[in-house]
Amino acid sequence: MTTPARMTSTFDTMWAELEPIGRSADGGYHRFAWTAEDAALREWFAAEAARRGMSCVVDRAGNQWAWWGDPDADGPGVVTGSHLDSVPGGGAFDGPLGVVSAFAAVDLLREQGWTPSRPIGIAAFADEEGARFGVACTGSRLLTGALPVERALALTDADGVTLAEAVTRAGSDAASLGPDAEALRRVATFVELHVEQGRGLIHLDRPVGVASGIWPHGRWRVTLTGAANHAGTTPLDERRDPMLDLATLIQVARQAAAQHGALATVGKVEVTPNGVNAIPSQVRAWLDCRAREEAAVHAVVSELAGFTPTGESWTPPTVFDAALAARVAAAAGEPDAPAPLLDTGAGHDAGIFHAAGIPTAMLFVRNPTGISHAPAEFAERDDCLAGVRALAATLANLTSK
Ligand code: HGY
Ligand code: MN
Ligand code: MN
Repeated sequence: MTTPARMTSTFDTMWAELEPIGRSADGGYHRFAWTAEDAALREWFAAEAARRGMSCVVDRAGNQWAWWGDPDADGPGVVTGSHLDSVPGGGAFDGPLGVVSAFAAVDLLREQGWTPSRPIGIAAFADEEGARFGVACTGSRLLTGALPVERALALTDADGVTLAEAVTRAGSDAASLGPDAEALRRVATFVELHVEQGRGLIHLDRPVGVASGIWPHGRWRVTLTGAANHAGTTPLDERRDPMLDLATLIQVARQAAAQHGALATVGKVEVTPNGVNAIPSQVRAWLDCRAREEAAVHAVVSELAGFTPTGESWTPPTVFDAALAARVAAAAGEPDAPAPLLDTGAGHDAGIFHAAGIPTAMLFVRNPTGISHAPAEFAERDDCLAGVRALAATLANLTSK
């Protein structure tokens, strides 16, 4: 299918402009909240909005919004968008594909002469990955009140910098951080486009899919204490080595996950003092646990009760509204074949909006590697453009008279 030239070139230009921001030599991305990379991404977002004559506002939770039309004058609008931050060593598509596709979809609608019956908004949510301060979807959870602002401001990163300090150093006002009912009132419907984090669309041989739901998932912190001592002079039977407990934790979590049909990952560990020749005094480890069934997640975590895990982030199961998903699947699909529905174990701001009671849907774009949260994450350009066309068709359907 031919795609109007203007949209194609703006998609390519935006992608090329974003690509170098926060990319490391190995091709992975480091785009953490309230850092220099975040500031560059925010500048990029504001420039794209200005280029299209869209107003650009930042809400009290630090999320950016660009508007085509005025939701305060013309009523709540249809919002699309995603996030621009990444996990450490993340891929290029997780988040940014949704934001670039949103601007490109507006370009396509305008190129087609479309006049929306209600405002269309584009959002870039702050700190969706929670990579620096530990809580997933911090920006959308703060916005909707799902994350208490006192807790958010006190979150600390690996260097002990609080979120409040990081926001202040980034030039924003930490004192005004919090829920934003006004920003939320402007959203009638939210549709997030995201690269698929799996190979469902490869198996279905389709470029675009629609989310039926998001698995329940959470993050727990475990603190293991030991007795610091010399690696070369402490007999084995006189050691209290928390690394041994960490090894047990990881094995027990893995076995419990396999037993309960869940996924359990320990991907982040902090060792103190982290010396090659020193038995650690403390190890902190983070467990990420998810499953289609919520009971399976709780069953895995309860098998780790002996390690007294502390919950840091929890997202309940998301089952998107079936009628809205079907409407989006029809708009985003082919004339004779609606886009296929598939669920996901990956969390998204869309899940937070759904939990806040806002009609929400998601579009997925095929990822031939199925890999995400790694440099190998990928989507073919033709599939990305198919995603833009699907998103534009969805926005047109949701803003038709
Ligand atoms: O962790 C997740 O599933 C998402 O990428 N924040
Ligand atoms: Mn992610
Ligand atoms: Mn994401």
